[in-house]
Amino acid sequence: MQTRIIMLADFDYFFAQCEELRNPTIKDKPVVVGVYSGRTEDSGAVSTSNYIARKYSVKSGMPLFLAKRKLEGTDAVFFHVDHEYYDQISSSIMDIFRQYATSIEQVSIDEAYLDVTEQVEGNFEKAREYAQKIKVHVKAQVGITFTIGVGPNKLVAKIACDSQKPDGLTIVRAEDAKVFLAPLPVDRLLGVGKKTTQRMEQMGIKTISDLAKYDCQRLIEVFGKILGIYFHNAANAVDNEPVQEQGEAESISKIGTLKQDTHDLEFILQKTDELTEFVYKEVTEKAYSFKTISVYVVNIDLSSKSRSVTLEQPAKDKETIKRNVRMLFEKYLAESELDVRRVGVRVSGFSKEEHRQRQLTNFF
Ligand code: DCP
Ligand code: CA
Ligand code: CA
Repeated sequence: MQTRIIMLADFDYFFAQCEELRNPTIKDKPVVVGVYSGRTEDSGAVSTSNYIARKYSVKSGMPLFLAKRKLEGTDAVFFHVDHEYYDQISSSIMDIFRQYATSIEQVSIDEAYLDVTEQVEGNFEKAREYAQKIKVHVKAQVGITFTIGVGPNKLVAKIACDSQKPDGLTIVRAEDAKVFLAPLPVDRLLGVGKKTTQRMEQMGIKTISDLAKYDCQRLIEVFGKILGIYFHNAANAVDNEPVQEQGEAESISKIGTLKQDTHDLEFILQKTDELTEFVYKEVTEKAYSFKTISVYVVNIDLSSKSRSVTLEQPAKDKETIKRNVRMLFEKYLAESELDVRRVGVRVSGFSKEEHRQRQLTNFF
């Protein structure tokens, strides 16, 4: 098999950088983006912060009041998260990535793998120039900086990316990959959490090189076949996972229990409205259109039923879900005399037309 060339791009201090983008005057100040719980003025947690705020040891996940305290006396600026805005920026960058790679795999709002093997003809030197070119393009068109790790597979690209931020570019050639990983602690590998790290430490495994040398059979005995083999391969910089767009969900659904058993339509619809909010949020995040809307019912005797309706045209709005959920429940309650205990809302039959359209428009 030809050596692959895989990139991982990870946007720098993403939410905070998005805020800097629309408020250029704050660029030289500490910037914190937080999720405010609303209980008191400062309750909530830090989502992320720019690198200036990080100098004051502000970290993601930290309580906001603590971040405020650490930044006391500075001209720090605080923002509420604005997912919609960050999503827009993220999709416009992903659209640019698609022009540069044979396949891309978005793994989160601010990260994507790119398979650029063909584009750079399997050459790591060319990959360096190519990565620069993508960075310049995104910076010019969207205004965001990001860090790129390049390697012979996703595993190495990811660790390369993490090794130098922000605005970094780290290249690890296939022949250097093992040596690159060797001195790092095992928890840098995906899937090695606290518990596994402890277990490995008991086995005398601290670094990735310790793990690479460890008897594979013994790893299988301790961690089971799938994980054992994965750890062995990962430590040896072996990873054959393709870069592929993550399987689009077949359906999105949410089920909930009613506060009391009932046969009352309006009471049920109060609950399904909540469930619809959740489903709708997921659908819009993924930019899906849907064609089928279903409801799910668990009756007091624990029998369950579902009912669906398929639309003539794909839809993507909340009202369409709500209207059809109401219609399905009206019909269902007319047919069944049992009180209802749990209800669910599901949408399926997805398409991403919208998204493709937007890509094309951007392209031209
Ligand atoms: N995020 C969050 N809560 C966390 C961690 C992250 O809300 N505990 C959000 C905000 C981040 C985004 O996810 O901007 C991406 O997370 P990263 O871990 O990639 O962190 P950043 O992009 O903020 O910083 P870095 O420059 O270290 O990548
Ligand atoms: Ca990031
Ligand atoms: Ca990230």
